[in-house]
Amino acid sequence: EGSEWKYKGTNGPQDWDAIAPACGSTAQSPIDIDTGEVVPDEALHFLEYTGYDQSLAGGKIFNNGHTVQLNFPGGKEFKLSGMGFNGTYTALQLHFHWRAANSTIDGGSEHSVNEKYYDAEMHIVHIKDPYTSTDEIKNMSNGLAVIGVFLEVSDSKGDNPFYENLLDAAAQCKAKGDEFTLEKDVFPISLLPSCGSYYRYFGSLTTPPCYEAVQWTLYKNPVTISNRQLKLLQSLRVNQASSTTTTGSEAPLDGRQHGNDDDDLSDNFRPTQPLNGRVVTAFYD
Ligand code: SG4
Ligand code: ZN
Repeated sequence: EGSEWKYKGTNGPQDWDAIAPACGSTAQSPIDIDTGEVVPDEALHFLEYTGYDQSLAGGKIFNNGHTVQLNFPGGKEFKLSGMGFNGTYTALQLHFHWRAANSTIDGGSEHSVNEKYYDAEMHIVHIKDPYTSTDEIKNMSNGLAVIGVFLEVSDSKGDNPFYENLLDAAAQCKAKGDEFTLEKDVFPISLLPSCGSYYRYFGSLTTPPCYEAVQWTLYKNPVTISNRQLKLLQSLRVNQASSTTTTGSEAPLDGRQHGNDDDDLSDNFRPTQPLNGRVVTAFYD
């Protein structure tokens, strides 16, 4: 993954297979979920979380130029299990994908449902026990379990108090390389939708190296945040604060009409990928 992949222009999603061959393979993510084709699976049940009522305070939060990411703090256990998983998983980190403030392209969330996109999507990345590094599990179809939560702006419902400390901390990681230790409490259990319904399928990391090692779970119902809270994500920048390499007036080379300049971290989603015969199953709460 030495080459510099990006979300727009040269080395954008259309060029990722040249950077990482798996990106051109047949079980990629994200996908559009066509609910008419989803197969309810009677064997599935509620996801089971252990330790998710503990605070994420003490975890490192940082801007890596592609997203803002919070690493789960060490010394505590955050475990995921449940029907349909072959084993237990440990939470590593969470991060976000979101649309630009004045984007004119479809997206924001990575996955879509009946071709509808949400404003943002949070991913909680878990690794299969007892493994600890992505390299160890890159050839296992279920080496990672990523939980996806759709975020939707609702100004009538106002700020989401459970996301406030997290998004406020995210906004402080303004430029690539900015990082600090989360001090305020964020409880992962309270970041999840109250309805337990979800979609399930096998796919990949949505960024290079695009390993086809992810058992995906997407909550059916979105969580709402306010427009002010979405703007906290939309304030983040791609480049380091000292960088003078931005060329905001250049047209995007991939033809996509990005709403903002090239240094805006927003619109950090990959276009949906072909299903190629994969089946999406579902649990309905
Ligand atoms: C984000 O770029 C994260 O920062 C990456 O985390 C993550 O890669 C990547 O997204 C892909 O994850 O849930 N969207 S996704 O499929 O977790 C990995 C790190 O680089 C390997 C640690
Ligand atoms: Zn992600």
